[in-house]
Amino acid sequence: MEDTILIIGACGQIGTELTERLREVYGGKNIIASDIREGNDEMMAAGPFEIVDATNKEQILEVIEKYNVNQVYLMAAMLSATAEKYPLKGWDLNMTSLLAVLELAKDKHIEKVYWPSSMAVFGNTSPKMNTPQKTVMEPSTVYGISKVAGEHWCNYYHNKYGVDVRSIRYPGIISWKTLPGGGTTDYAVDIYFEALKNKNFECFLGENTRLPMMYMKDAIDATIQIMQANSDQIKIRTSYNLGAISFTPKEIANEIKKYVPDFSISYKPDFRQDIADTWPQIIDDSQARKDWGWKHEFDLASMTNDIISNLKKSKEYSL
Ligand code: AKB
Repeated sequence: MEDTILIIGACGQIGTELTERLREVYGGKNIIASDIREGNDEMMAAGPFEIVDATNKEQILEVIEKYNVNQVYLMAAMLSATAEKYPLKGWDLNMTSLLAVLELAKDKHIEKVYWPSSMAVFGNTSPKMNTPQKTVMEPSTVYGISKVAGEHWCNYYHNKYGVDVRSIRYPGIISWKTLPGGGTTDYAVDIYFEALKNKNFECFLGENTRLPMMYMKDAIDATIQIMQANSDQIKIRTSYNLGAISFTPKEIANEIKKYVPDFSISYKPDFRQDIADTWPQIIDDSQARKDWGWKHEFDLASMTNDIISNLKKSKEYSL
């Protein structure tokens, strides 16, 4: 049977590029993009699109039945910084959507589910260097709490009902096509736009705050790779640690200065500093590398080169 995939939250930072790549891999008509609002022109033209509220199980089921969907990627979520402002809304969106999709898989409406977790599952009591796959997880944020709980729900539905659900703990994801919204790692995206536009950037994290990060292209590769792996390669049904690069605001700024020599950065830490301080600095992702062959391609230098050369193609950022 041909795979038909529904992406819930297709207009977000990761969803946009995931939709684009899945349409290249599986063909436009086999990828149903959905969100609570319409996508950009490119997304709307390249394949089917449906308005779907991620917390509405009946609406999701209607789309699954309409297109004969057999896989769901649930990308809708409220990220760490926004969920601190709206804790109950964050919990509701992150949990209700996951349980809706897991129930639909339990009832055999779909065969496979992808759900993203985050390094936010770790907290102050977790080791910060080479944070292991299995360790203490006492998150300090609502987002982190929802991700730990979600991971256990995934594992439960797999063990109890045989649901084929797969998950990755994303680090901060850096992209240039679609901006992130409401995360603690968002500075590492904004910095490129501000450097090219205004040649200066005020960072909401301190200069030496080291966090695990990853270029979008690597994140999309990992996401598709874990979904295409044989079921017996997926030994962890909570979520896999995933790492690539770790850097500080000062280090990324120095890399950008190679392209924008008069770029300057200043630091004004806000409430997001407290969140970042509880997260890992470097993640041990050896289990993902061993089980399903994960490896990253981009380091800080090659990512910066790729982002800046792409942004410079647009008039607005051509310096
Ligand atoms: C956030 O900053 O909230 C996200 C994440 C690390 O999951 N980018």
